Amino acid sequence: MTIHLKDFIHYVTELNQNQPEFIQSVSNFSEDVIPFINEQYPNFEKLKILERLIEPERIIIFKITWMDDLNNIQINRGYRVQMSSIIGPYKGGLRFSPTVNLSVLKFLAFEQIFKNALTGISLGAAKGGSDFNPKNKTDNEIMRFCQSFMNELYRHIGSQTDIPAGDMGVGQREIGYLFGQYKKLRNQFSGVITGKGKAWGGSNIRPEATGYGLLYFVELIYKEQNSTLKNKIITISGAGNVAYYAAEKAIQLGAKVVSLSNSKGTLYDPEGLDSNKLKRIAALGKDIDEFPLHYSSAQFLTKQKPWSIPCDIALPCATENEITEKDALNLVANGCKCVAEGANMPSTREAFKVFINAGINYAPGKAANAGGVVVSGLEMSQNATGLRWTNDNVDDKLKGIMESIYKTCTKYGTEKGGYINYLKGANIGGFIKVAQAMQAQGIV
Ligand code: NDP
Ligand code: 8G0
Repeated sequence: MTIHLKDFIHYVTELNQNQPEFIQSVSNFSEDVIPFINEQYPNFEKLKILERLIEPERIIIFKITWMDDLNNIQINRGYRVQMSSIIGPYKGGLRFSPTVNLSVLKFLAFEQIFKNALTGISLGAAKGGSDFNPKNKTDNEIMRFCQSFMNELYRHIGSQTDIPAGDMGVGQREIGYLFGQYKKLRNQFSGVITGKGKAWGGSNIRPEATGYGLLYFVELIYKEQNSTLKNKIITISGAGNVAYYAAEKAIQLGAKVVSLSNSKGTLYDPEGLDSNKLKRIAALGKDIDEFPLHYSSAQFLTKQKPWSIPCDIALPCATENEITEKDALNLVANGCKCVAEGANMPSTREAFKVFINAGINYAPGKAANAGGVVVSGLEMSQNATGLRWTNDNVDDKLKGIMESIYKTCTKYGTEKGGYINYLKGANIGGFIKVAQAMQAQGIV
């Protein structure tokens, strides 16, 4: 029996009304995976592998009440989508942002299944967070919110059950408050959260991991063509954790990074950033718009995205759907030859079709940004054994795993004419591992 793509997308759409991001990620995935199943694993239709895969194992939604500094009662909604424990304990980040809703978290948790499978580490998939807006909150408000959030979440997580981490709006400060409260409630110091501080169980290279891993992946794309990143012009969006360390590694590899961005606009420096400029940006924090006051070569393009700036390589590292079809057409017209995603699903469906149809290199987030969860997995191993690995040791392991993800993508994604469809490779490579494990574990 064959599965029909249209029927399956209709089924998903009916079942998940008002969840556009989730439907978007499942549809993009199905387009590659259904023809593969029909050709190589027709028995998956009867086993309802896809129907089972898209249904989260468990979703927890809870109330968070906390007091702000003016003694006003505040109410937010907390979530944990425990998507899949087929190949390991639930694993994935927590996002604090007003844009958080069930559709966004389900799409992120769905992408996480295949990303985590590609790493080769035993990790299931989850995502969580809250609609809490961390902007303009005091340190005490952030602490009280994190404690209230953990007062409910703690009963659903554990080092062998579900291991959260940070994501947008959740950095090391928030991880500290979350971990502290978990430890108080459970009276247990364990590897229940990753991204911890280095003095209290965190791994070396975890802050750098996603951005560095992204550049290791891009380096491999160029190596395939006997080229390097030397003097390549790179535009980056975002100015957070992923963007910052992507810029740092790109500069180390000899590329010229000409932009970063945030929700206010784009910082454009045609002369390229260097390590001193990056330090200044780190010191400015959220106020990257003030950077041109310190360096006259730069300008801040208010309310603009970086995608009209000519570049060789574009690295979207901010948020989902930040590259539209129009942006993609602009990038290709201006000579961009490679788009690699630090963020999760930053390219709309129309946008990545433009890249693939133009025959340029397109590396999807589930492969290219896996470095973060890879080093989280390495942090779990270190916590379990009580060992601490050196910077070089973790960085070498990260490089090795990014290379093996790259190889999986080429194995399943190389097309007849030689074009490497990294998206197809990542979708099929991640899927097959999880699907076979589902088959082995029976109807549970
Ligand atoms: P951060 O919170 O550290 O940074 C997010 C950055 O993106 C900020 O500069 C923010 O600007 C900017 N941004 C957010 N929304 C928009 C928008 N609509 N338009 C323009 N800029 C925007 O998050 P991370 O760097 O950790 O995460 C970035 C992306 O990478 C997310 O998609 C995340 O899921 C993904 N990711 C993260 C990993 C990690 O290890 N951290 C691992 C794998 C993927 P502002 O401050 O103005 O809001
Ligand atoms: O460490 C993690 O589990 C983690 C944190 C933030 C984002 C991601 C991701 O892969 O999107 C993973």
